[in-house]
Amino acid sequence: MPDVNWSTASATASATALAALAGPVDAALGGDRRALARLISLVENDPSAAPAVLARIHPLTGRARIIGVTGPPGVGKSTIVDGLTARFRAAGQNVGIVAVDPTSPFTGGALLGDRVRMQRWTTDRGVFIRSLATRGHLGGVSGATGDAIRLLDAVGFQVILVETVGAGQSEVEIMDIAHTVLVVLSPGVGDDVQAQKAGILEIADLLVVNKSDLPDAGRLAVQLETMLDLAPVPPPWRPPVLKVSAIDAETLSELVQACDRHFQWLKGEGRLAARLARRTGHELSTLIGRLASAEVVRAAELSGAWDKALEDVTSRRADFYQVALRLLREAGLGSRE
Ligand SMILES: Nc1nc2c(ncn2[C@@H]2O[C@H](COP(=O)(O)OP(=O)(O)OP(=O)(O)O)[C@@H](O)[C@H]2O)c(=O)[nH]1
Ligand SMILES: [Mg+2]
Repeated sequence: MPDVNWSTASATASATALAALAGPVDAALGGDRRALARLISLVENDPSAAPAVLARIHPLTGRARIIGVTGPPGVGKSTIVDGLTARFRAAGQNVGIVAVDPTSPFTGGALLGDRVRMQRWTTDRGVFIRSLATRGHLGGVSGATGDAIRLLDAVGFQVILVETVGAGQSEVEIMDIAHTVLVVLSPGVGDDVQAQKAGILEIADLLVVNKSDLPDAGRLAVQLETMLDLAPVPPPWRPPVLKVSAIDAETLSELVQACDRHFQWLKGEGRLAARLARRTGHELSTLIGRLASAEVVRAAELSGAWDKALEDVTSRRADFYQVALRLLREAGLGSRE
């Protein structure tokens, strides 16, 4: 049995669910931060609640500017997020922060650092910080994160900063949501640049060499430039390599300017629309996959075909593809033999 609450995993927002969530959603839209926090938990932990929430907030989304910050553990992503937050606040903008699967809980020191850094925002109503532990959750990483970001967008956060660790497939998915992606590295962590090359090139709009107050930052920056030079086809946007020290206000201002330049470039010649279309297609196909899978398994369970399907595969009577295609056909989806 898959670990899913099938009784509520309905593909559409039922009238009852809509009515039950109308109050909390309206409260969040009205500025109630606790209601917002509870709604984010709800979409994170119970994907079946998401349709009702999304039905209500979708028209209000699409206004926020989303900046992704990713990179290996400990390179200074949170410090940069904090510095950027200060700058956007100084410019009068509200900032929502989403930390996806933060490594900090496993590295006590960093968690303390995060707490201290974030403390200064606790009395600022223009900042909302949220951690999401989404890895391995039903619906995949992008589902819950995307919905949390949409909630922050709907309630009026003008800038949303998303921090994730690493440059793997999950980060690529999450970062697809962002307008501008900062890949952060720091001296010492740069040694595995080669290993991460593919991921970095795929997602970086800006390459940030943080901790440039430490030795070897220059060498890492040169390595990254060389890596960019080697690209077989010059990309339409070559990610600038920026030497930053998250604790140096001057370099952070340069980082904000670089983010702005990228955003302006993106807005030109239909690029933003193209990125939006790509991202929407990606999210939609992922969602269809998730919902269709839930429906197919539910139908098979109801008809008793699920147990037989498992038995066929485990006894080697049929392979995964044959059984999956059979179940899809039985659910009225797909026609291939
Ligand atoms: N010297 C120096 N230290 C920095 C700089 N930026 C961050 N640090 C320190 O690096 C450590 C890690 O910083 P974080 O911002 O927590 O790094 P992170 O990438 O968010 O870490 P995780 O979320 O745990 O992956 C902290 O002790 C920071 O104070 C910098 O520019 N220079
Ligand atoms: Mg962090």
